[in-house]
Amino acid sequence: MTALPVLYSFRRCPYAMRARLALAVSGQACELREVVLKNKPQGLLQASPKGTVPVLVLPGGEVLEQSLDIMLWALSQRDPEGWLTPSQGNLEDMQALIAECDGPFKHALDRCKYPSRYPHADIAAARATAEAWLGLLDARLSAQPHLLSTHAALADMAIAPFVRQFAGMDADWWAAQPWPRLQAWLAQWQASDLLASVMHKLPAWVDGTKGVPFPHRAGMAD
Ligand SMILES: N[C@@H](CCC(=O)N[C@@H](CS)C(=O)NCC(=O)O)C(=O)O
Repeated sequence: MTALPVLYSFRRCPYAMRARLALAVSGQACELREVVLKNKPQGLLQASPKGTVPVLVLPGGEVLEQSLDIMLWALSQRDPEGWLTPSQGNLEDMQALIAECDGPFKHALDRCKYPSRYPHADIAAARATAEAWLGLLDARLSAQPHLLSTHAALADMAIAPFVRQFAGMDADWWAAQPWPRLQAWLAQWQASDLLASVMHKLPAWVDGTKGVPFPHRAGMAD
């Protein structure tokens, strides 16, 4: 049997979620090793000393330690739903929007989510930044049902896990915002079979043991 890529992942990490989404849609079989961030296994730290997830170790030994690189690698193997080819613009446009998410929006999200860790003045500014950007995403969705496309593509799948975190901070607040298209976009993504297929709860992986086959088999217990 050929060796499979090994994916170090953490179920609720938005970066790991986006990597699992791309690996799942591409049908790329992996060995998944669920990591507890407070107690990182040696296997992860040896493969990638910076110790963030996700990390994908390819059978030849190459290590991908950025979530977006894992998405692009998976989709370069197989892209059955056209995630790399949005109907408006191109891959570079999607990467530019993802950079806004991973940069200023994530910076603001952290301050809104963990206000006690930051100066009070930063929180109000962060909320304003985040809300302005979410409003821009809502405006984008007036042209087509996905961020750059008539079909869900890389940008949607990379960004939705972070919008989910922001919305999840206060569901009533989220529902009251004037962003009907963004709310519908998130709700549709949250209800998708693809997301459900990458959100199984798994036991923490232990060094020296075998991980779990991924993508998971249909019907596997959650
Ligand atoms: N730029 C990285 C960021 C990954 C990242 O920061 N992941 C978080 C979890 S959501 C992490 O592993 N943090 C390390 C820690 O908490 O010790 C990527 O895109 O993969």
